[in-house]
Amino acid sequence: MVAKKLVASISLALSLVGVVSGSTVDSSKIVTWDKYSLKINGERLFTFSGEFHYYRLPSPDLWADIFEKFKALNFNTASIYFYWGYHSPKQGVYDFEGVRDISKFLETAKKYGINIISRAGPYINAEVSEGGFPGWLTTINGTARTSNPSYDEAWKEWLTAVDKHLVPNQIGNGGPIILNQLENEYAVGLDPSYMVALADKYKKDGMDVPTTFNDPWTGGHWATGEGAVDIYGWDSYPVLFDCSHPDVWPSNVSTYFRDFRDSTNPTEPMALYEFQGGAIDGWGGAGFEKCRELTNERFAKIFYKNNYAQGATIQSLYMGYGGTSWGEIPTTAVYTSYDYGSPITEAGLMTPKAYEIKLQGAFLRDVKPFVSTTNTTAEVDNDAIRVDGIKDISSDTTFYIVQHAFSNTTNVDKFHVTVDTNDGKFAVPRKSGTAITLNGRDAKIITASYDFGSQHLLYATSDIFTHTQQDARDVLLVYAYEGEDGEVAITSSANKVQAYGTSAGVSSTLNKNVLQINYKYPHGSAFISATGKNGKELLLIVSGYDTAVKWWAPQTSKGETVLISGPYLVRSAEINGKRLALTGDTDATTNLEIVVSSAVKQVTWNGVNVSVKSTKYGTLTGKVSGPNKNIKLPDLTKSTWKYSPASPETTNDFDDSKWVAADHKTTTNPFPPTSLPVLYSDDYGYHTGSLWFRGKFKSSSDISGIKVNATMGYGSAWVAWLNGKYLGGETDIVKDFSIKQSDLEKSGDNVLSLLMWTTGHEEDWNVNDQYKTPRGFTEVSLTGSKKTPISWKVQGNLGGENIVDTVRGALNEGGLYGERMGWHLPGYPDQNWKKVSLPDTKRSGVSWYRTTFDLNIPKNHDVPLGIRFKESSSTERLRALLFINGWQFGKFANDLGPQTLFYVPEGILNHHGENTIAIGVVAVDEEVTLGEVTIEPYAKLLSGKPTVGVVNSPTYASRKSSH
Ligand code: IPT
Repeated sequence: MVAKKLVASISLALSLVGVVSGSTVDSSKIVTWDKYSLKINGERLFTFSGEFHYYRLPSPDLWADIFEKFKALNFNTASIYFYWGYHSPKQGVYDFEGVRDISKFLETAKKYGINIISRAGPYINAEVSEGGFPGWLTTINGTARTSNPSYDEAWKEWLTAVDKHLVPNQIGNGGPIILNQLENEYAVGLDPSYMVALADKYKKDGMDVPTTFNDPWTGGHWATGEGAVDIYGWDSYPVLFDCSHPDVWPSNVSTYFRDFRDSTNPTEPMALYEFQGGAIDGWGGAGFEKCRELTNERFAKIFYKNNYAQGATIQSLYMGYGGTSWGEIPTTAVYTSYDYGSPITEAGLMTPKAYEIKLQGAFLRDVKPFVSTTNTTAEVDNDAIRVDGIKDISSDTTFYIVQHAFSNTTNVDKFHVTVDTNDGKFAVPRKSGTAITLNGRDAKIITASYDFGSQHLLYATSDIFTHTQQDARDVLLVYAYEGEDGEVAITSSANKVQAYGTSAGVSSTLNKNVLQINYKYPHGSAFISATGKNGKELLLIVSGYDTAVKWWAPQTSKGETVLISGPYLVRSAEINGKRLALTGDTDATTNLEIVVSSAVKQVTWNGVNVSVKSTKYGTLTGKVSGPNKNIKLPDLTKSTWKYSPASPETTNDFDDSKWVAADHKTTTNPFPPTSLPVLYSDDYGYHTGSLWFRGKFKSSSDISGIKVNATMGYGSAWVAWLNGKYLGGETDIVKDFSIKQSDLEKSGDNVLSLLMWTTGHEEDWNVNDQYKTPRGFTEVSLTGSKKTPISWKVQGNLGGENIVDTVRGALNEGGLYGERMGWHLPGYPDQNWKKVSLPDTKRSGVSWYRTTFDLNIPKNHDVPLGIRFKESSSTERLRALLFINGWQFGKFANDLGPQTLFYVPEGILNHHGENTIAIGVVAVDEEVTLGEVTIEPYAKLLSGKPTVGVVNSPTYASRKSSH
């Protein structure tokens, strides 16, 4: 251990001075593979992974919380996109500090035993602005994701920077990284020399774990030939993304991959680098709770088990934890929340799908023969059922995966499956009048001929959660929906069966050394003590599904499995002599039942003693407390808010002399403007958030209107003023304003002020530079015979590419007056602002609101919080930005929705002190009202989560001194 640490720190030191030379131990010798699975140090691994983006959780201490939850759900791996634009405000400038500290992130993964599939792009897609490219890349002259020289120079710079953190964290250096993905879904506009250059660059920098590629479909891209990776795989989202109809699945969505793999990359494990874990939702969408319904726990049963049936042994769920696309992270079509309907919610909470994943994950972890199988014949006596047989290559163990032939049916079907056992081949269940049931959308894995501990299982007609050996006895836990028949047969010489716990109608028969146990799945758990092989006891636990989901199977650092029933979450278990120390979370007072070695006499829960009793059948029971549900939260509807108008840019005497002149006559942008000068913000170094353009022109008697053609993403809006007077606000691109001569200045300049509230840039899925789609205007012209010229100034975020707030980074702010002046920051002196309460009265232009509030969340509680906008008017359109302690945590569009509740992670929010909230509101219509704003808890849990420190959040004072 010490040696490993030393090795890791030496290589870290080397990497810091830029001498990166691969792993101390060549990672490609540690991570190997064959057609069945990945192997780590020669040991097969079912790679059970979830996607997690550090940049969607900018509270580094919470990374530990999520990784610990991954572990609790029995994920052993996380797939991570590294996001170029998150680290680089300007060409040549890279930042890996604070919330961007990916070394800390990777070390945290390692601490919780989570392997990493590294995906540093350069392109990532991921619903982030520009698909992960930095803002400055929009102005390169050349197509991205090709061998174009300017793009080549740019991405090499990124890999040089990020590889310094990735290389020392490879498995050969004692780190968690086991695989390295090249590019992302690169399946159109293919340029093999670009793929080869990527592989070469990674290698040169010292990345020596096997390379991977995620094909967007079974297209065979980069599986063979020039640019091929080591372990090819693909993505699949079988129920797609229509969250507004969560019950509707394609009629037969079963995707049968085995033949494709066998013909495309027959020597590599079947890898699903992105398999649907939830769904995208965008502006005006159905909301993520609906996406979670579309991809619910029954979806997880059917589709994940279907993957296993096809032989997949690398499966990464996109997303495992979605998080928050805070600030300017989201690409144009999506809003702030990136909950994704994933197993762990945006606020870090458990869901039915998380529990289902935990059940599957324990099976994949503990039933080893499942990781190395070939297909075998299988029979079922009902045509409505599909059965896939898979057999271990090195034992007799066979698995039968059953699902409905039509995945979307909600029929109840009963049937028998023929299993191959060492007692012969026969249909199970054997007890007459009983059957295996698929009750609507469901799938099961039936195991046959399986040696575990001292036992031999002939078959079990329902799913195995886990098994373990404690003292002299074996424990096996199986589950199915309540009321369904269960039959388990083991090798035994005695019919000694004793049932405890919830009654399950247990019966048993012994026939030629086969002990057959029958029961019905109870509402609860039945504990069945049976005499198994060689007279050794088997404790068979049979749980109805609703109880099964509350079983946890953590492993101690010495590799012992402990079974705990009851809690909302069990994070960890350690055994020290007589004492079992558990950590976890409860949502109410909870009865525990613990299955552990008889040596354990004492139990602690989050460090507090639990008084436990032993049961007749050798388990421990006890009770742990729930949270305090009367936690007081501040009532922001009673707060005094400070208000300031915030669009002085609309007035003619506003001083824009320090603004950048928008005077370019040419652009490298592939989408050229129709009028000049070029009014594309990116061309002037402004890549994020709101933009101002001020145009000046002389009056002329022929002017009768202004023609405006905007270029912006979905969800954006723009507002126009002429000489301080509101002309109109638009969410469409094209508008012709008519102008009366009386609107124009008699002498001096007319000023046309245009404010654009933007959403992020497009992605680049099609390799056609779509990400460069400009933000600004393709045309602004005066209608009239003389073609009066307009001279322009442009303004965006303070400093442009030379960002001022290096702590919060390039994606926190845009160019609203309040953002440029630091009104979003804690400590801004707003004493002289007007006092108001919300809902406010009608306001026009841009308005800013600020207040502070204290939080005092009691010790050991996890109370994730969000800020809710309550609309007081639905007809007037507004766009708002929400800042908490200076961090932008919400983009609110009242006419689009669907998001009104904005999660703000602890760390960004100080749960034990003062917080500053600031809201910038753009009136798209002439006058708008900001409604009530409230603080809401997502849950109240008594929690054993790691301590969360407050994230460094510089105040207004530090911003001033940085000028
Ligand atoms: C897949 C992308 O690889 C991933 O980055 C993300 O955008 C995901 O889609 C959708 O959330 S592309 C897949 C739909 C073929």
